[in-house]
Amino acid sequence: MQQTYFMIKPEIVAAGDQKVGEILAMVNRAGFRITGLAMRTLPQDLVEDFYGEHKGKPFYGDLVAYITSGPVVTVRLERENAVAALRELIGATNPRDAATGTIRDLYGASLQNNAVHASANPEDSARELGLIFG
Ligand code: 3AN
Repeated sequence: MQQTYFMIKPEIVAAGDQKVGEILAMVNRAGFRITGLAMRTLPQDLVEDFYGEHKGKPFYGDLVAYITSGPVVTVRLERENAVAALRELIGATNPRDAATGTIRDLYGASLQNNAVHASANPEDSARELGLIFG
């Protein structure tokens, strides 16, 4: 069993409960077990740490402002091969490139507003779960 970090981003939460429920149902149907769940507005210093690898990139300021703009849904997930399986389920970073039927294909609006986050690799997963769930 492996753990991974999943996050439903602010524009989806702001759009109402239905999309959040649909996305969690997709994750559930793909065989993941939810072992941690919260809806909260993340503090700026935490989000700056979280996206530390992007510090200095032109979109970093907008990214931090966007993720802290309202509540997100933070989720700890467990499954065999969870990290890779969740990345496959969410699709490519840019929703335009996301495979048909993936979460970002169905719910993503733009490169920045791409609906959800999932840890990119097991090291990121451990780091992100530590930051968010302690
Ligand atoms: P992923 O979320 O697929 O791991 P990352 O880690 O490259 O992708 O990017 C983190 C977040 O930063 C993305 N989810 C997206 O919201 C934003 N982002 C990435 N690249 C860009 C870009 N070129 N312009 C604007 N936002 C971006």
